[in-house]
Amino acid sequence: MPVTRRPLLAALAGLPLLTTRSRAMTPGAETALIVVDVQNCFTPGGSLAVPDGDAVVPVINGLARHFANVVLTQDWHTPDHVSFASQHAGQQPFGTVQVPYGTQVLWPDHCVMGTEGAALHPALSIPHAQLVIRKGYNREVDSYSAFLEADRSTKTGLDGYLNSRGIRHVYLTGLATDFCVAWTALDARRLGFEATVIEDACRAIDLQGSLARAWAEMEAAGVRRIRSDAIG
Ligand code: VGL
Ligand code: ZN
Repeated sequence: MPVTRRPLLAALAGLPLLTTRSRAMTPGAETALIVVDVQNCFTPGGSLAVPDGDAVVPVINGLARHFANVVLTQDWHTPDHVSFASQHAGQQPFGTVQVPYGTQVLWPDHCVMGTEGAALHPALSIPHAQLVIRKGYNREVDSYSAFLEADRSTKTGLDGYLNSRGIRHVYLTGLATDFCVAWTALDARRLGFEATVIEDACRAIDLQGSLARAWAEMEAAGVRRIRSDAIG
């Protein structure tokens, strides 16, 4: 029987397909996207606006489509919260005071529970987000981290939620890189999760070198750092 020539397409069918997206990674069931504090107070016009903070919104909306699991966080303070400079006679925003759990940075009043400033940014569009975790609602204790309050012992319950659902790896986005995103990433590592910060889906406050310090601490703790085009 004569050897038939294989058509070119049939020969190519055995080769791996090269596409422009071949280096992007698709998040699996053991991963969750965490969207930190994308709230009106932290975006331009808000009382603690992060420079360019609203630029994260379209990036996060696009990323979220690739994640089956999405958790949103909201900074959620009492009107008389210990982290507000207004509650400390003679103090100004961005100063510090000593509180029982250590040094507390003082902020302008922000994210007061139930107010428009505490609402999620109106352009954030993630209808399939499964959990909204609020933090900082105890008057006497701040909570940058979505896992542990600033007393470093009171849990929000997020670790239990993630563990119950078999989620082992969290991808972090939102505001602000050097406070709530970094503290959440560092606590994720302490609590045994893999953690990756998506850098172009975050913006920083950058108070006296806080951004460089946060990246150094995250790197030392094994937090990975990627850009959003690595997900797809
Ligand atoms: C945050 C300062 C005070 C944040 C929250 O979301 O990074 N920063 N409260
Ligand atoms: Zn706050």
